[in-house]
Amino acid sequence: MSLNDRVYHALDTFRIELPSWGFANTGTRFGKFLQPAAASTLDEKFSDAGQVHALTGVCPTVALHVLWDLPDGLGSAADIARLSARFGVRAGSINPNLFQDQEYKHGSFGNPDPAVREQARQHVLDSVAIAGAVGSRDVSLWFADGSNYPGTANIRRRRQWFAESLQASHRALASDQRLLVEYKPFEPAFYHTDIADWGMALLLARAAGPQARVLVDTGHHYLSQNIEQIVAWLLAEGMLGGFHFNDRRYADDDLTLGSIDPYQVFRIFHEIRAYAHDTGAEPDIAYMVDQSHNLKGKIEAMIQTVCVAQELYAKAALVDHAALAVAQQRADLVRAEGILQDAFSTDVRPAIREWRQARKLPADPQQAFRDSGYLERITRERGSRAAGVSSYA
Ligand SMILES: [Mn+2]
Repeated sequence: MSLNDRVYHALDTFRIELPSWGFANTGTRFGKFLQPAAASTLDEKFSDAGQVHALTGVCPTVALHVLWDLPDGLGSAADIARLSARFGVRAGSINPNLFQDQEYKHGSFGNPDPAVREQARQHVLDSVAIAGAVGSRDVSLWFADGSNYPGTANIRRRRQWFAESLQASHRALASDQRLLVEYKPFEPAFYHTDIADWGMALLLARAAGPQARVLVDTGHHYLSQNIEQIVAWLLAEGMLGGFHFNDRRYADDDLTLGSIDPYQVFRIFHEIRAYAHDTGAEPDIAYMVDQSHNLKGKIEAMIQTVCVAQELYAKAALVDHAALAVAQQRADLVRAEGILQDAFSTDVRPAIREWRQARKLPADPQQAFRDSGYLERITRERGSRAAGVSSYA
C-alpha cells in the first residue's frame, strides 16, 4: 500500500469525540480567565462542536456532562435531538458528576454514608437512562473519591462499596451500552485515590460486569509511566474502552494532545495499530478529547487537537508491521526501533491535506476557521453578556 493509501485508510475510520466542557469557561482552583467567545449554553456548545466537525469531518459526537449540560436530567434529553439536528453533531458519552455536590465531600461510591452512596448510584442510574434517551452508548465514570490523610479512610471497605455500586450501575445498562471506568493517581485527593491506576480500574470494571471497560486518560499517569504498555495490556485483555486525550508536563493539566510529547501519543496509536494487525480485529475504542483550554482560544485549540491526533494516528498507520515482526524476532534492535522512528518522522501533512480535499473538507481546517468569521460573530454575540464559569473540568 502506498503512503497515501495507508493514510487515507487510517483517517477514514478515525473519529474523535469533543467534550462539551472544552468550549465553556473553565479554570483552575487559582483563577478563571473568561473568554468572551466561550459557550455558556448547551446550544452554544453544540454550535461550537458543530463548527469543529464541519471543518474536520471527524468529530460527529460531543461528550456531555450531566450536571453542566443536562440540568433537568432526563427532562433535558429532548433538547439533544433538536440540537443534533440543528448543528450536525450527536450526543456522545454521558458523564455523570459525582464530585461537585456538597454531599460528596468524603466521596461518592466510596462514601462511608450509605445514603450518599445511594444518591451517587441513583445519579449514575439517571445518567444511564439519559444515555438511552439520547442514543449514547457510553456512560463514562470518573471519581474524585479518595482521602487526604493516612488512616482516615478504610481503603478495602471503600473498594467493596465501589464494586457493589458499579455492579448496580451495570445492571441498568441496555445490551448495547457500556460503562467506562476512568482512573487517576491523585487530585483532588492527595493521600489515596480509590481508583488510582489501570489495575484498580481493570479489576473494578471486571467486577462491574461484561459491558464495563477501562478508560485511559493520558494525563492521569505518573510522569515516567509507560502508557503504551498499559494500552497494550488492556487490548490483550479485551478491556480497553476508550481514551481521554490530553497532554501534561507535570500533572493533569489539560494541555493540548501532543503539545509536550507527541512520540508518546504515536506509541499509543502504534500499539493499537499493531494489535489490529496481529489479530485482524479492529478494537472498539472510543477516542475522546478531555481538555479545557483556559488560555488558548477554545475552538482553535480543539481544531489543533483534532489535527494533531489525525497526524499521529496516520503516522502510526505507516509502521511496517511485517518488517517490525521480523526485526523483533531476530532481536535486530536498531532496525526494529528504526521502523517506528521512520514512521514517526514521516511528514504526513501533505497526504492528510489531500485526504481532506478528497472528502470535500477544507485542506487546512485552522485557516478555514480563521477565514470563516465564526469566532468574530460569537465574540460579538456572546461577549456582551456577563460570563459565568460553568465548571473546573
Ligand atoms: Mn478524563
